[in-house]
Amino acid sequence: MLRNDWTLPEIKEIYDTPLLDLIYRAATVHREYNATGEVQVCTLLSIKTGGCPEDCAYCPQAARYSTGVDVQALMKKEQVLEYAAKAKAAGSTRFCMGAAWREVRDNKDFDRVLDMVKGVNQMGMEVCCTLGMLNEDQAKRLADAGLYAYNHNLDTSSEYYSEIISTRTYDDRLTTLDNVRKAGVTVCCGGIIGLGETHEDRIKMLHTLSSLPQHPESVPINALVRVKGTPLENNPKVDTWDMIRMIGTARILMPGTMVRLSAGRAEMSQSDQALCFMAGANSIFAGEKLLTTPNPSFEEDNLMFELLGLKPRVAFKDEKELV
Ligand code: SAM
Ligand code: DTB
Ligand code: SF4
Repeated sequence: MLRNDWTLPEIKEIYDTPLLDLIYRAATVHREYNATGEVQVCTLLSIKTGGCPEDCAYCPQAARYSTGVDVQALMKKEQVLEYAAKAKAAGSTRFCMGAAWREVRDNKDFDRVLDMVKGVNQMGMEVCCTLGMLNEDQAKRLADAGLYAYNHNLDTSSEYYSEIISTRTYDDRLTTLDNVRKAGVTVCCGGIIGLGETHEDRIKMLHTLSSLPQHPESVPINALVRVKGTPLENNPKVDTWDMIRMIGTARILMPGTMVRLSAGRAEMSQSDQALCFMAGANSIFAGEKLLTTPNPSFEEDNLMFELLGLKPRVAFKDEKELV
């Protein structure tokens, strides 16, 4: 049974379980709820890069940090559809378009994004966008264009949030998530570890995620990619065991959710990643770039899938099962 009433002490107890017991428990829950040989393969494309007015301390795309990311205006629809076709041919079933915006504005650029959503949806892929804050009407328009999922991360605990971002609040994030839900679009919402947060902050973030009225359909767990020029460039590298612990805890709290092993794979070995899949991760971003930073190539991932006996999950799977 899915629970939305996990308490902080309960979550702490799960999070603090000795690692191998945690992996075993998470793997058991995973087997009860999901086809464990399947991993969803998503491809990301940055459709508008850099020059962002926000001050997220981790982000290479914030205009105020000198990170060497070239600012690029919104891509043309045709170009985006070409990338989507390539991603589909390489085995991706979800295509996620990211824009370095603080929020969506009702202008020509948004109309173009709506056209991109229509185009990718017609190709038979799950379409996801991450465009910053949305109001109710904008969420509705995206839904009408065929948007399947909206990514909007909480990143960390509400307590630690203001240490990382000062240009918006945690409540702003929650309002957008609510607007997405109301529009009937599935929610993709997770966080980043390695920002300097405590274990308590991680537990609190997992508490917020698992206490939402409905669990997000997907929860990306990102390891901080330390980008030169950002305030967090000298943070210590995230320990893979911490990724495994986060993934395992998320899996136990939200058994039916897709838990995505997101940023950070470029620095992980195949065995590190295998442990993450064992602990319940069942989604990845594929393709040699995330938004602006490196990620393993399709070829490397194909080899890993072969080695581990994993299969890519088909698009719109749960909907198909209902037919
Ligand atoms: N601007 C929109 C927003 O912030 O919602 C969408 C794009 S933003 C780049 C999407 C997410 O990428 C952020 O919420 C954050 O979780 C993640 N992200 C950005 N930079 C990262 C980094 N250096 N390491 C790990 N994750 C990162
Ligand atoms: C998410 O949780 N991780 C992705 C996606 N959602 C948009 C982004 C990771 C970005 C890593 C830094 C970069 O490549 O710019
Ligand atoms: Fe802008 Fe999103 Fe990066 Fe924050 S995470 S600086 S909002 S692109």
